Amino acid sequence: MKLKCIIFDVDGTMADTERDGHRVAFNLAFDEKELDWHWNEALYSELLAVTGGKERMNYYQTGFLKQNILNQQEIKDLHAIKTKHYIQLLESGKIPLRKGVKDLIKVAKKQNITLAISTTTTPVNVTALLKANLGENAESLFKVIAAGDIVKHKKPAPDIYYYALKKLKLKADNCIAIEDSEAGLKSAVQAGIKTIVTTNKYTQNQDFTQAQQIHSDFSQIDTQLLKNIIGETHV
Ligand code: XBP
Ligand code: MG
Repeated sequence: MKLKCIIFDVDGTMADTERDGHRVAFNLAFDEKELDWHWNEALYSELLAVTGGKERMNYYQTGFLKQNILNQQEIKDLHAIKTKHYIQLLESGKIPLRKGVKDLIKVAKKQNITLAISTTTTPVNVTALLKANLGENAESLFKVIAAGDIVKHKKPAPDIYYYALKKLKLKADNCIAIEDSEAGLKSAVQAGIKTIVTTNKYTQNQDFTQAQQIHSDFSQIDTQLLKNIIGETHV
């Protein structure tokens, strides 16, 4: 099979956005609303079991506080404040891409391999991360950016990857996904996409048995490796 598209996950894959980005933005939003909530690293690591910021705040209420302090509209409003803070963090240049991501994107473009994104995060977050790190027109590098609430069920459900494949008009067999988490891996594999994992501090102990390969960073990941995984013979 020919490698026609690389589908990138965002948070934890393209960039280490969780600890110093999303988590900080959530705490800034809680402070702005004078909520006595504070997510330290240890708690956030547990809360990452749930994808989606709004879903994660609901999980915190029901699973940890054991009471619904905020209703769904208040959660939505609080999430919008969090997104505002997160984008400010990105625009300040505080969240770089992981080493090797920019090179992989450049080489893939040179080899006319289509690029796409499948992420649970909010679309404007993707735009801000790409612009801060790859320039004003960065979004145009990606044929499809499938993000956040565009699908009803977030990762580990396969919806976001099915959505991306549909928009790409490509078969799963011609694509490879790069993920960082068990939820993301499950999502891509359920959509029939061969997936490699690049781990990070939050995800390194998760179950990656369904991954084609597991890497701790992008140093060994190049287009030839991805073509070999897909089964594209040397041309
Ligand atoms: C990671 C997520 C996101 C972020 C928070 O997404 O689960 O929810 O943690 O972003 P992925 P939002 O690994 O799929 O890129 O608050 O915008 O949801
Ligand atoms: Mg991720």
